[in-house]
Amino acid sequence: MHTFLNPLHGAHVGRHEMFRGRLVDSHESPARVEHVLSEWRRRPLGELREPAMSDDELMPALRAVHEPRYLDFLRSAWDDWVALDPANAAIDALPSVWPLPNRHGFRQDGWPENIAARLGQFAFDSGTPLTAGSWVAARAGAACALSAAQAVLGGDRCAFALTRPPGHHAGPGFYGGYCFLNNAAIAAQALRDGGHARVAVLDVDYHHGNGTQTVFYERADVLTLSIHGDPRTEYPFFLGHADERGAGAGEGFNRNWPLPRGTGLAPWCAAFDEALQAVADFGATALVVPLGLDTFEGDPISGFKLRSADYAGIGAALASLKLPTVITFEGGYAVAEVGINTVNLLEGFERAA
Ligand code: OKP
Ligand code: ZN
Repeated sequence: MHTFLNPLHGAHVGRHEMFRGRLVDSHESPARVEHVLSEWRRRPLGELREPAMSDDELMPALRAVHEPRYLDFLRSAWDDWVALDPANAAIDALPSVWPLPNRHGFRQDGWPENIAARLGQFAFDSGTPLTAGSWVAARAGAACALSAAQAVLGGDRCAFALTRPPGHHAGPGFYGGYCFLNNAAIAAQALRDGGHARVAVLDVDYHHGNGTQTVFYERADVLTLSIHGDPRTEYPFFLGHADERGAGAGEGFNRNWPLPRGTGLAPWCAAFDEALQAVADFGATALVVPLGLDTFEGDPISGFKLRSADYAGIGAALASLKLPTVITFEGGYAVAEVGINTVNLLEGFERAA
């Protein structure tokens, strides 16, 4: 299994995020990927590649998942933020005002020009710092996910996109949860466009993959599955319930397994086994796994109780599906252990493959 490392991930460094009314240090740091990389170097599993990609090749894949006006916003948001006030160059861009849908006075045709308002037009939280390097880093990360999908289309059994910022909270026209471009969705769409008839996305991050769910919600060709903390108490709160099953042509092609805080390996695996069965029943020809390691018992912002050794078994179970597989790196904030947990899973997959 080759690893597609984002060489520009360090361009995105969030300084602070809003949490319950306070600005706090961001949990999503470059050290996360550096720890995975150093553990991977101790236990390498194939080649380490640092893909570079032209806009000509990359942009169509981004446009297949994200709205043009959202991509335009992302590319220029930092410059617009600094143009608003030169002093903004020293501060991360965070929204502080949002449109509410379905309220008198909210106009779909009356979008504001002020960047402070446009941040709220596209972001669903105030916990996702947009920085000088966010676009550059997210763009290069999407290129890693696309390269991983291309490797799998070329015959590789599995490919790992090692990148940050993560992606699974980013939707067609929205960002949040530290995510700007949905790397897993971009890989899934690339697999579809490369000839796979049915692609399954099995999200094992602690947080519901609300972005990925939204991208594919009305489609029957991409099955989206997510196992996560119950949105009644856990971020991202407004999506991820068990009764969200897809809509229109996509009815029946989305499934969620919300689990309570404190969930340990056995009940987590019961949900995981159902999800694996759903992938098999769907007749998937390829698999994408948004891999969050924030299900770990030591994670500072999450509530499940998985242990480091458990990840090898999860990797082996994923491999048992016998599908061409793209794995994208998502959450995991216990920085000292995130490398061990990640490589445990990859090694478990590789040994069982
Ligand atoms: C992104 B991913 C922490 C509050 C929670 C959002 C968490 C985003 C998780 N101060 N902030 O799914 O791991
Ligand atoms: Zn997460």
